[in-house]
Amino acid sequence: MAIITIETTPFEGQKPGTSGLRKKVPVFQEPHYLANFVQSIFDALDGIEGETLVVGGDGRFFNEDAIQIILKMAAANGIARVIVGQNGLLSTPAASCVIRKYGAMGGIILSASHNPAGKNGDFGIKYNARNGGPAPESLTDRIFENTKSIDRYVTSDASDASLGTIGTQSLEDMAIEIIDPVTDYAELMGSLFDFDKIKALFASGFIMQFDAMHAITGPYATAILEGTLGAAKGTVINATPLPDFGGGHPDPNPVYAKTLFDTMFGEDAPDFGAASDGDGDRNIILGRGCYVAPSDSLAILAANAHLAPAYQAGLKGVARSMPTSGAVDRVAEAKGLSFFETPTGWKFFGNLLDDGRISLCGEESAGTGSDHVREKDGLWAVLLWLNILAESGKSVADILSAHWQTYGRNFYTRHDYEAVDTASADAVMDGLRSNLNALVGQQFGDDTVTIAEDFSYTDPVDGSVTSNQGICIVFESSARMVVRKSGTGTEGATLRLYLETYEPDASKHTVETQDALAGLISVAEHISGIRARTGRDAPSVIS
Ligand code: G16
Repeated sequence: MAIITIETTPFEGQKPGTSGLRKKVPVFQEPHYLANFVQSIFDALDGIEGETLVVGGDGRFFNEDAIQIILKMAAANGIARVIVGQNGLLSTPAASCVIRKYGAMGGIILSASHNPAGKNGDFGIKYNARNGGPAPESLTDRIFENTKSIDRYVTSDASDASLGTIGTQSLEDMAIEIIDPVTDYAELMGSLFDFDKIKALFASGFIMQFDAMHAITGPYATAILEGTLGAAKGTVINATPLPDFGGGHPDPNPVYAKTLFDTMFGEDAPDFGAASDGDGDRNIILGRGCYVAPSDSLAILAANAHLAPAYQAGLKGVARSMPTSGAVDRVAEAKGLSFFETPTGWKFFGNLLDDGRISLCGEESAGTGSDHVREKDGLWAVLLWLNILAESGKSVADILSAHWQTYGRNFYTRHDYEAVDTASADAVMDGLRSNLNALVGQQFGDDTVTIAEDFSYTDPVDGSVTSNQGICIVFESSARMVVRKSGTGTEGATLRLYLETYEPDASKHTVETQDALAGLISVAEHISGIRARTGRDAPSVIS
């Protein structure tokens, strides 16, 4: 066994996006491609010698190959110990939990989240810091700079580690500890929620269906829901993680989680339905015959979190990403909680959580989380919902309509135009940007634009400024449209159009969402010119 230095040259485009570097599998399989990025991470960190690193992924195609490359490079770079989930598996929130619990310097998480997997699917890699959260922009910028000038990396010629065997092995001078991927996470969940109450709920005949979409949450959900909490066998469907997610698209939304939606809106529907995504950090919530939009779910969790032991004393504050609906703002106002609006990307919540300014946060993209880890956490959200249902004795539909009655309803939808030509997407964004000043004061139908801006965020903890985070246009009625380019796609560009209106009148709360927003949708199309510029006549996904 020897440490060897390999000469290399930079690859273009290794810039981390909203959540790490995501590309097609064949790109990651090119010789040196992954190694260049991993060395660029190590070179961007100070004093890694003697430190502990956590490594794991969502089990998608290329996961184990990538882990073998990373382990050899970690040993060659002087890391003392690497903790790896058995068979290379760790959900994103579990990785965050393990980093924090074992005091690791950080972790490398292998996932492209909800993006499809397989031989020609997507792969991704991201670095999480000592707090267990996604690397801040300052670090991802340093990593990207390194990728542009890299000329060598170091590795070991040792043979592959055995990822299937729990216990400790060594590679050069480095210890590799293979751990059960579920144990630490399950223990943390048990410390946050009233498991006895939830057990009693299941024992009373409460029926749930959880769709793991053949992705990483299967083993976690099976162990906790069916194992510890006594939900009926078969509660978790599509529970075995597969390298290609069974050919599916583990993005829990009405389009890709259609089977679950059909079940929950069908005859004899279960009491509660939920699904998670590729790496286990997203969630959707359904009740019998009803769907809770992620922005509403965030608001409902903020309003009811005190029903779970971990949040009994009340929340420190709440935050949401800019495109997320303002439903949670109303809860914050009513309860006198601090409130923050951040750019899209979980990394922006990190400082607020570390500094104790917030204890709950979330995004329209089906992500909710709290200060228990530094990632959004799909199963955590499902368990918090279960705790609220168990404690309140109400159904999901009752909780949803009572919430709207108290706070009013923020009708909300997101229209995605996926894989559009990048130049056309840029033309949409540039067109909007150049027109911002002119829009203010313009009337559309019976509404008038009051604010038109390109969202910019100043982090209240470290003062860093992040600009150009999406075009936000607000109307007099408080209706709002937001347009931004996704930072997680791997094909062309994805444009996201977010639309929101507010309805205080309870007699109008049951109107169908797309109908309630129809007027705004056509105004937004007119202002943005998305369809004309991209040649698309409809969004690819409406959620
Ligand atoms: C990531 C980020 C989220 C973000 C989402 C969508 O989630 O962690 O903060 O909301 O992408 O981002 P975009 O709109 O740029 O595609 P995940 O679950 O993909 O890691």
